[in-house]
Amino acid sequence: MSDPLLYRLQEILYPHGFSHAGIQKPQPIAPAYVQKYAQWLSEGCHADMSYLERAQSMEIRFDPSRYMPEARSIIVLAFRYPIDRDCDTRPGLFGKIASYARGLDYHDVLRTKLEEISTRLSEYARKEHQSRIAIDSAPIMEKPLASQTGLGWIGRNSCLIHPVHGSFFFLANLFTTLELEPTSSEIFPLCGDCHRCIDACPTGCIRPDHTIDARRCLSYLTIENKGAIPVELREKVGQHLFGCDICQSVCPWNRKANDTLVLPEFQPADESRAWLDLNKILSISTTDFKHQFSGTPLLRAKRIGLIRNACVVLGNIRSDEAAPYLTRLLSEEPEPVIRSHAAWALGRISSKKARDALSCALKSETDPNIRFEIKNALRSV
Ligand code: B12
Ligand code: SF4
Ligand code: SF4
Repeated sequence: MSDPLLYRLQEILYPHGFSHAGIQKPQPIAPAYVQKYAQWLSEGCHADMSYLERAQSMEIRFDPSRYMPEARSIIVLAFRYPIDRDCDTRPGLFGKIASYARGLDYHDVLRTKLEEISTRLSEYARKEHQSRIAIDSAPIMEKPLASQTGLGWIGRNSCLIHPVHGSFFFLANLFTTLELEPTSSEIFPLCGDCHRCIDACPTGCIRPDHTIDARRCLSYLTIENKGAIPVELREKVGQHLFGCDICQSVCPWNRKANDTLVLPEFQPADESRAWLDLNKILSISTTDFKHQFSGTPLLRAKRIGLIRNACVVLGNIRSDEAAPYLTRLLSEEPEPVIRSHAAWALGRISSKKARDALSCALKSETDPNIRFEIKNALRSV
């Protein structure tokens, strides 16, 4: 670092909890990334995330300099969240929350951090600068950009991995009109002949070219997906209530990484944030949902998505204890997607109570899709 401003930049960044950072000149993403992205889209791997294929966004996606044409530098920052090395299930009626979602929403937390950093940067540079922030909020290819800036390599599991910090970190970008010296070149990929993530992924959705088929990824299915979880994948959901960390948990680079440098905002307020009580989720009202999960990533799934997921997890746990709660949903819940998943779960529990509830619901249910689901559930018991 020969540029004295860069020394000062480290001073500015240090108190803000970043784990590693780099600087790059705004420039187009390498053509190989563009081709791979186009291929991924053309195969439909983006599922229903239509924002990823919006034509107006492509110019910026493939050339981040267009996001802020006046920018002269991009500061790319990584902020860690707690490493979860545990792929186990848990006894009882509990559903697992992915590690990134056990604390506060990173979009909000990191935007505030980057705004503070931007202000401090002006003071240190002793001149005004304009800046623009992108944290998963703009059509920026964040992993290719960060990889080109030297923050890690893109592993077989598709996550950006750093040899010291592992992959349990978020990415955030600060575009600035300041001229800063670019910091480093790409890190050599270190997956070698390892394929633990591919072997461990429950749905086999990791593609050979280090991308993910989102249509089968549990993270997509339990967070972004607004409709039904495909029947053939429900068993694979296991106890995952929101998101999935398996392909990161098994990665040797996360086994080696230490657990320091995590911002308090990303630490769970208490242990119960990792495993939620499913019966409580099934009976949550919209108001309570918003109140309980305010400021956290779980809001993204909305009440309907979280209850849908809870039904699937309960159908995998198969405990009769959950039957009364699922029965109430099947007869009283206005959202069809929830009623249909409750029916599936009762079919999997297959106790007398569950069968009676299904037969009874068949008499009053009028929605043809749910009637179909109930009949299937009764066939499977
Ligand atoms: C859409 C999306 C998802 C989708 C699709 C995931 C995916 N891997 O594509 C879903 C909902 C499944 C998802 C899940 C998760 N996500 Co997400 N997601 C995104 C988002 C918004 C866009 C990613 C995207 O464009 N995907 C499309 C593919 C085709 O592009 P790509 O992943 O960038 O891959 C390119 C390169 O990797 C390349 N590639 C790979 N190897 C190589 C090698 C060479 C030589 C070349 C040329 C190219 C290449 O191929 C692709 C095309 O160029 C980004 C934020 C952003 N704006 O970038 C966050 C982001 C990737 N997600 C993030 C996180 C934390 C997660 C989860 C861990 C959350 C969870 N626990 O549930 C999981 C991880 C699942 C996984 N294994 O990837 C972080 C990742 C941080 C990190 N360390 O990598 C990001 C960067 C958000 C952030 N700002 O921190 N996510
Ligand atoms: S997040 Fe889970 S389902 Fe998605 S690729 Fe990783 S292991 Fe597979
Ligand atoms: S588990 Fe192995 S193959 Fe997968 S990302 Fe980690 S090092 Fe690479």
